[in-house]
Amino acid sequence: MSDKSTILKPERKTRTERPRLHKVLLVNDDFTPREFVVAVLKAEFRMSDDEAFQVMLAAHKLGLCVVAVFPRDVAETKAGRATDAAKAHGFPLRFETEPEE
Ligand code: TYC
Repeated sequence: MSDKSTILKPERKTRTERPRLHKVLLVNDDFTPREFVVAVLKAEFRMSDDEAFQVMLAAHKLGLCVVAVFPRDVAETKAGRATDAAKAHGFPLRFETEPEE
């Protein structure tokens, strides 16, 4: 009689991978007023005045700045809401998302 356990393949290692987080990026432009960028960062990303100002300034100087890191759906929702708020005021301000390495 055959012993079934001897013909079974060894179990695969099942490693549960954590879902990748996504960065929200603030993109510089030449038109959106600095104060408006700061106001959006405070409202949508719950930043203090000082934090929001530093992030705005970094994007202004470097072209881009990471605002925060979230699970994908949260990052996309926040970036979308912030970009829509700017659009509603006639500004081209953009927030983008990308997966973290
Ligand atoms: N560059 C803009 C200005 O000089 C301000 C600004 C900063 C706009 C950061 C977008 O992501 C931005 N009015």
